[in-house]
Amino acid sequence: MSASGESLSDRNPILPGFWPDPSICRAGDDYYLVCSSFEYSPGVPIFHSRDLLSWRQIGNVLDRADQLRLPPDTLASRGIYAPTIRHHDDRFWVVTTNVTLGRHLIVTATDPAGPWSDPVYLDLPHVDPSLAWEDDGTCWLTVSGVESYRIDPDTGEVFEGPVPMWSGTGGQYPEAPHLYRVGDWWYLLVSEGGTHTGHAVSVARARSPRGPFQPGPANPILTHRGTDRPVQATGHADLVEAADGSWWMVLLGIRAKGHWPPYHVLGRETFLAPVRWVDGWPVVDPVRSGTGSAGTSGWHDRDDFDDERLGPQWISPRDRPASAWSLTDRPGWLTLHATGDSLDRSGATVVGRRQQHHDCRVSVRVDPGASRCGLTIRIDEAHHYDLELARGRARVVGRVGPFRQVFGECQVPAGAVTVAVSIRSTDVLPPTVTSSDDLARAGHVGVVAAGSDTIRFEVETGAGWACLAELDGRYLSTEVASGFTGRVVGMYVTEGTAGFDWFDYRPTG
Ligand code: 6LW
Repeated sequence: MSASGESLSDRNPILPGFWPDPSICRAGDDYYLVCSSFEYSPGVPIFHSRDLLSWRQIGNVLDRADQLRLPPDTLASRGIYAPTIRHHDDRFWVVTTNVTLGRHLIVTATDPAGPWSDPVYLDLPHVDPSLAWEDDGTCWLTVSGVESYRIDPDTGEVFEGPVPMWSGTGGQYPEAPHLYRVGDWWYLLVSEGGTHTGHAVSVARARSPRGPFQPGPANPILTHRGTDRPVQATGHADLVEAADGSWWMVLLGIRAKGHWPPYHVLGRETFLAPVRWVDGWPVVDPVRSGTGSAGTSGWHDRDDFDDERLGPQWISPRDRPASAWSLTDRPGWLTLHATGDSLDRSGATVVGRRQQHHDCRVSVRVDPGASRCGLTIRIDEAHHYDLELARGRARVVGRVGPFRQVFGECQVPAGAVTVAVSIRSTDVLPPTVTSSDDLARAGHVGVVAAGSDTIRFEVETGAGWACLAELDGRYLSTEVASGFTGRVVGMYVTEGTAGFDWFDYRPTG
């Protein structure tokens, strides 16, 4: 374990971008962490670390159609909610909820990189399931509310429940319960106050998993509500004991930007905080974060599509049929086939990754052929900006709520072209800028104090980069779009077949 206070503020968030509802476990010297994935597949990303600071995605827990069903009518921000990961009896266990199906599911693996088993389903109410075992093997499933059920996790059989537990200090939405045996006590960690600025973490303990639970003396043990701390909405936490006996908390938080009110565009991110035990209760200091460029090192990511398998970072809204993509049709290229004709509706072919940094640049080499394709930055079907290539032209299309507008356009050379999206955080927006002429006229002199960022679309024309539009990023924020996710930048095709030679993601902050 090498996380110290100082390195922590430099490295937090430990997972920048939309990786909410973290859950963590340790097996020997190895830590594993999982997050929610909502309407995206594959589902439940899983990460590995040796020091709690540097994490590498080793796969996705739900990566087969027989584990994950996200049909076309799956609403944005539904699908897979908060998972819990535990290591018990030499097996890894993940329990989560597919809220679109209204079912909890449990999967197991001996290797956390997979394969994970077929799911065992539990038709019980609520969300945020977690697992804990007594020494005699009795298994408790806890859910939001907060209540528990005595179950057989191998078969899904429910023996007893609901057993009421403890619902926090009175905040709304008591959720994310996790039960831990520490010494002679069972500690129950609960989040409350809603997953926004009122978010808080509270604790209670009992001699038995059945209770009665006695609240801690200093609840909530963590909240940033009402403070001016740069990280807000801290909650949905899980605890882990390191091999050296130190204790740590993973939790979600948001980093909003801009003038009042601030907007957050990266969704809910994952942070780490040290935990001390004082008089038998966990104590957590406020969550620290770096100054804007937290976590940028090591996140440059270029995929030349030379492998025959898609890397675990690539996600698609809802089910991703095998017929939609190929890495072998044209070796060294990602070939995408259209499965739907509009990004405004579910069913279109999109392969993307999370925007993880407030300042970053994504560039892509694409051969449109006779297709309609491009690069989109999206929250959902009603909130996206697209740099679209079709019939020898490039144009920027913005869809926000009921509005759809075409911004700059230009001709592009025949064959493969390189296009880019550059995101820059700023408190000051230029006047409405939709073309490079406007940009030159405006000279970037701000007239509106706003933030959070601008999103600029560029095309390599052969005579250099042409800017087609630079748009206000607030319309692609959680405050506008609502929901539990964050931005995703992706390659897409809505007509015919397109080839993508490479995709480059580079933090620029
Ligand atoms: C999750 C709940 C929450 O189920 O948000 O932050 C919900 N907390 O615990 C969706 O991520």
